[in-house]
Amino acid sequence: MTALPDPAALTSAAVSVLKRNWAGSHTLPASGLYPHQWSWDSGFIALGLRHVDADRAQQELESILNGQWEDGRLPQIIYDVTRDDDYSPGASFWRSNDLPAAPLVPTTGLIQPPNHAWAAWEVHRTNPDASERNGFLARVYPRLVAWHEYLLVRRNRGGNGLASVVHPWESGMDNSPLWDEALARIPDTPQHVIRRPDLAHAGAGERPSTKEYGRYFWLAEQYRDHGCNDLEGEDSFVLEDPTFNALWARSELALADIARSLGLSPISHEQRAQELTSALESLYDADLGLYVARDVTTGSLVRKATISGIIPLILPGLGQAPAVLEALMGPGFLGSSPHMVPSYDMRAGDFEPAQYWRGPAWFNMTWLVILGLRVHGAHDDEAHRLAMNLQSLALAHDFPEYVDPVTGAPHGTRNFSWTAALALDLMH
Ligand code: 2M8
Repeated sequence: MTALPDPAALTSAAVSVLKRNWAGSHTLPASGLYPHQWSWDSGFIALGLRHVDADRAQQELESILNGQWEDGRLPQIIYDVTRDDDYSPGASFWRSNDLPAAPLVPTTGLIQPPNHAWAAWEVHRTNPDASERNGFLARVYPRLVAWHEYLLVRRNRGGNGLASVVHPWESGMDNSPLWDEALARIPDTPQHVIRRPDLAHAGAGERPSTKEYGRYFWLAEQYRDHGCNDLEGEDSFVLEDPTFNALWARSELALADIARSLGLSPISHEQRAQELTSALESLYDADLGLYVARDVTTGSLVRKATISGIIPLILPGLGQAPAVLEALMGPGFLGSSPHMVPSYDMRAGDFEPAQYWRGPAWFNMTWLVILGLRVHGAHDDEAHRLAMNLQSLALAHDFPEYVDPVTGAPHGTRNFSWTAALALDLMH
């Protein structure tokens, strides 16, 4: 891939994917495989939508904020029970309406990475008139503050200020090799009878295994059966993830901008961003030259080189930026000029180029890496090459969920919303 696709063709195709997946108040990640609203998908989708429809971009974010719980959490999924599309686990698994702290709309109890405040600020910045006309920032700001407060109060499980995820689904990188060791301790025998409607929309070789699903359901049952209460229950799976926390810090910087624009003090948000950026240093692994996860249950670092450890580059003032840039440009990731950034070190014995979060290149991650290169003013040519490839592969393969980093072959579902949204964003 060397040439940029025709901008008019890419715009028109990307816009039509986003229209087709629009469900009235939010965008489905993809019809079929993902028939509800997903939290961090909506953040990425709004970042693309802002260029073509400011009102819809605002609505996308306000719709996920409608699923906010009393404790401030934004749920991983808001279920659209008017659709008869099959997804498991569904609303009947979580039964969120039985919990007093849950919102009126049915949701999961889990969360996803906090990219929302960042998206909200960008949506505003791109079209301030539309934002001011709708009073957008004033409405979303207190809710976004409550969301971040939830992370601070309920998810500081390691005690160092970083947020922990309590389920692989919360990381958004469901079967990343980062979770293997911790998951190995989890029984794969849930009570729930597991169905796999996902396999009607993607190949089994492109999805987590049945054993992994057993563990996912076991963990989700535990969390649900403790009323989704973070202050009670088992510590079966508690990990600090670099991408999750880097997105939080980046969103905290955005909250500072939002506060400033509303005439409020940005100081607490700036401080929090600074504290998170410093706390991330405790996840740095000098041998790998990038950030890794920490297993809070055992206290040890999970020393595996994954894309998650590169994404902190989106933060200005990142302590180990030079080393991470070197690892990014090295043989594990961009050294052999793959089409886009692989999700796992290509030299790892268990690297799999078509297996979900265990090797393939994802459009949101490559988009974040491009941004990280720009933040640090590094490797302009590489950022440009990645942006061209992202747009070309998106258009050439009907906006796939992810691709083989080496061959560029498409995998997962097609007409995937964040692929369309982020390809669109790179054109602006
Ligand atoms: C994938 O995760 C869901 C569970 O949340 C699934 O596999 O069913 C992940 O890629 C996640 O990052 C993404 O938000 C979600 C919807 O696109 O799909």
